[in-house]
Parts: sequence; structure tokens; C-alpha cells
Amino acid sequence: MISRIDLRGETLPEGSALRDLLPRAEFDVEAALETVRPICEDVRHHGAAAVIDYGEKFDHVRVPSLRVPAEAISRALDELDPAVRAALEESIRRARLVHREQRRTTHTTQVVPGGTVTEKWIPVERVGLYVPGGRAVYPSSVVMNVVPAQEAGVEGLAVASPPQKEFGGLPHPTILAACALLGVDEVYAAGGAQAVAMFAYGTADTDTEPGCAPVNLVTGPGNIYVAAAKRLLKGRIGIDAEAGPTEIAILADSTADPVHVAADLISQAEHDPMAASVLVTDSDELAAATEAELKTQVAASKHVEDRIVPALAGRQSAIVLVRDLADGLKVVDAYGAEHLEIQTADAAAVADRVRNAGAIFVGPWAPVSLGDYCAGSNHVLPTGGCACHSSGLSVQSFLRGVHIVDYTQGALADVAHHVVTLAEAEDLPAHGAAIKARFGWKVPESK
Ligand code: HSO
Ligand code: ZN
Repeated sequence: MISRIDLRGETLPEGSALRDLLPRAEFDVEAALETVRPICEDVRHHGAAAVIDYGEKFDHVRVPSLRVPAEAISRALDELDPAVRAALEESIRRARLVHREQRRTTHTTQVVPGGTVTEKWIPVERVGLYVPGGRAVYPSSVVMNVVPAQEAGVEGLAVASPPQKEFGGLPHPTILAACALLGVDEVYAAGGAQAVAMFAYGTADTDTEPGCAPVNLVTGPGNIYVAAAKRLLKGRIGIDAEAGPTEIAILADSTADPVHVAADLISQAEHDPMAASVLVTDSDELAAATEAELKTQVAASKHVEDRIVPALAGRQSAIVLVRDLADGLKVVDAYGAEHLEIQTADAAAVADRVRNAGAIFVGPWAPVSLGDYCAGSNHVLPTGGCACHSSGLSVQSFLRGVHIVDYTQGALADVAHHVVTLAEAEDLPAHGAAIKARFGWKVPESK
């Protein structure tokens, strides 16, 4: 069901040569660009009418209005299963604890007497959060996007999620209920590329409903068309990341419990046929026991044929055998997993040696599922190896650091000759002139 890659034979190659030996799915956003370009153009020119038409085409339901009425949002919360409500509340509470502490404070550096640079963190004014529908109805992702935005101090928060035919063209009720719990009241029944375009361009008011004001930043996961629309509109809007299929890598030794390892590999395979589950181990026994366990546990799972089996059997998943933990660490660093579990002896020390991962889960009692819902950590994480250069969603994603430069006349005079010299070296004499103009068109004497 899951293939093996044996890297025990020779010395491991470095960098991209090692990465090429490891399993990874194709996520060709480029190919989807041509599909989404006309959709985005249509929304740009025809606004809400185009968003509604595309909803009818792709989501098979014509919505009476794009903006979800306030009563529908509060009704969804009233009708929410109390156990789900309690679990979401706990998830929100823990996420708030962690994200509240992420906020950076304004800091002033005195560069020289009379010369300061202050870095001030200012929240993005208006954010659009995309929440997928269809196969993925994840109220937990509403939490993971909304909490950091709110903790950053974002004032304008709008959510878009595809209209669902079985709910009369409203987004899924658990998504609406999660919005209600988080205090988000601006929700649109819009999905796919058209929702991202709606956020980017905004829509005009109509006779029956207010339009959606354009946003500055769009975050949230989505399918390949959502990722393509984000790439196309990036620049006009900021984006978090182009989220690809979910990934779990587990670095484990002979002390790991194969029952846990198999369960965790299956847990993320359950998301998507393209999801990746990778076990990296130096133990033949663990590899064999995990394979046996996978067979038993998969047989007892839901979503088997449509997601779990294709994900585990796909070329993006594998058991990678390595000579020792040191090689295992090289492999997981080269892979840069969205989620990395460390199931080894002295797991905390091993985790400390990892460089590249979206989030690291230490030891037997911190499975990825915990992080997906209730650890307090964020589950919107870099996929496709992007963990080598990017972080997951955080309060920081919703803030901009602005430098405030404040120099006195004396402090400028002291450094003027350096500025003029550099301006001349770059053949930009007007830059130097802007300094000289302040000192009777002369370069002040350096001290
Ligand atoms: N594992 C997914 C998030 C998620 N899991 C939502 C369950 N619901 C990507 O980190
Ligand atoms: Zn998950």
C-alpha cells in the first residue's frame, strides 16, 4: 500500500539532490492560471453578478444574495451541536493564548544621539479569509485564520466560503457557526477563484445588497484554482501562501509505537488523495510493523477508497529507510514537511536539531491531529517544501512593520558626507543634493 525508499546503501547526497530522491506530489499551480484568468477578469468587470454566475456553474446553486444574512449566521450557531460548540470554544481559547503572545511590540533603536529608527507594527486594514467547502468543511480552519487576524488587531474581516446546494445556497452551517463564535459577521457565499477575485477587486452595491469592499490581504487554504487566483492577483492583494495538499512526515526509531505511527500517517492521508504521508526511520522492524498496522487500520477507516488508499499508495507517500537518526534528520530537513512528528528516544533533543518543518510535534503525546484542532498552535502551515523558507500563519502574517525614521539636524549633519558619497557612487547626484540643500548646498564637515 505504501512504497519504500531505501537510502541505506550509500552516503546521502546533499541539498536538492537529496530532495530529488524524496517523494513529493506535483501541485502545478501554473497550469491552472489560464483557467482562472478569465474568471478573475469577469469578476473585475461584472462584480457580484459574475460571482453569482460562477457559483451557479461550479457549486451548482444560484445564491439569492452573496452576503450571508445575519439571521442565517446566528441560526447556524443556535443549531450547532453543543459538543462541537464546546470543542470549537476550547480550540479558540487555546489558539488565542498562543497567538496573543506572538504580537511584536513597537521598538525604538537609538542609532546615534539624535537619530532613531522606530519599528511600529500596524495591522492590515482589511482581510479576506477563504474557507473551502465541498470535500473540506473545516470550521477549525476558520479558527486558525480568524484568531491570528483578530489578535493582530485587523479591523475589517470578511469570510468567503462556497455556497452549498443542500443548504439553500448558504455556506456550510458549521462554517457559519464558527464565524458566529468568533464574532465575524461579514460572510459571503462565494467560492473558488471568483471568491478571491471578489476580495481583490471588491464588488459594487446592488439594489438588494451592499457590495464587498476590496481587501488588502487574502488568507486561507483552497484548491488549485484558489491557489492560482491568489498567484494571479498577488500584488494587488497580499496572500498568505499557495497551500498545497497536506503532508505529514514522521521521524521515528525503534522506540516508536507502530500503532501510533500508522494512525498518524492515515490521519493526514484522510484529507485528500494527493495528501502525503512519509515515515523516515532507521528501524527495519518499525517499518515492517507500520506496514502491517497500516493494513489493519486502513481497513477500519472511513474515506478509504477515495482518499486514504490513493494518498498512501501515491508517489507522494513512502517509508524512507535511513542508516541512522543523523541521516534521518538530513532527510526530514531536505523534505521540509508541513507537519513533522518526532517519535524517537529523547524526542525533544532530536526536535531541537530540525531546521525545516512547518510545525514539529514532539514525542508520543503530540500527534498532528492535536495541532489540527486544539494544541493552540496554528494549522495553516507551509506545504510542498516551502517550510524551508516560510512560516505558518501567525499574528505576524497580519501585521506590517513600518520604520519611522527621526533624525535631528545635528545627527543628519554627522552622517551627511557618507550619504553624499554613496549617492555619487551610485550616480544618483540628486540624492546627495537632497542632503546638501539642507546645509546651504554644501556637505557639512564630518566630525
Ligand atoms: N491538517 C490540515 C488542517 C486540518 N485538519 C483541518 C483537520 N482539519 C492542514 O494542516
Ligand atoms: Zn488535518
